[in-house]
Amino acid sequence: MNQDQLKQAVAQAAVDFIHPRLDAKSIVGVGTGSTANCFIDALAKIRHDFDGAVASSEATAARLKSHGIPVYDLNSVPELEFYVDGADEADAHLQLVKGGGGALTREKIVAAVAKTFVCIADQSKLVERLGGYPLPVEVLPMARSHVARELVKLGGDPVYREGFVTDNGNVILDVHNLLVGDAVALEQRINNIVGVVTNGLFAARPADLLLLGTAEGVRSLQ
Ligand code: ABF
Repeated sequence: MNQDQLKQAVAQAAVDFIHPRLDAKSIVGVGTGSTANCFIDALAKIRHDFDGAVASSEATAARLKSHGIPVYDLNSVPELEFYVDGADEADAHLQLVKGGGGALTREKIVAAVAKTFVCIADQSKLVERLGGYPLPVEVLPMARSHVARELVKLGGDPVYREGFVTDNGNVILDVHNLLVGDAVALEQRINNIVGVVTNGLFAARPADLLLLGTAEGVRSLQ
């Protein structure tokens, strides 16, 4: 199976996992990226079995609406049973690096609200140790240089994501060569840098279930 087929397999597995647990009032939290797009396309097939969705990006909102799935403001939703999203890296503890698609802040917000965070990824995303993928950090524009200097002090090599503005009007630094030891501590340390909005470590709130697409089929890791 090629990578697209693996993404489609895990997307369908996520729909199969949540479907029996949905009712007519259910709102589903939906992530961003190519794997999340496969999930949206699969979710559309059961759109009459739940109420609607909360999107983690404008791009995801548009794709949901194109399928006729109502999109709700998170503030109008009392609770979310599920959040389904991809990742750039995942480790055995289901701690993640996310944000390659630039939607990390809204992704982290929706994940925080959801009772169950289902991560969907192809086998290439499972790593022994996080940090091989440059860690995205969303930053208030005026603080970009200050945050970059502080990230260098942490041992990273921050690179400004030229020409990219997040849905929230901020910019992104992609931090290369950052060794992730204690992911929870590093997530908090980066969050404490003045000017940082969010960083792509999902460690304090890891995924609850990882559906991993492999050549042998979809593996469930918890
Ligand atoms: C999104 O999923 C981002 O946080 C992450 O970068 C992306 C992975 O994208 P893809 O599924 O296209 O590999 O949630």
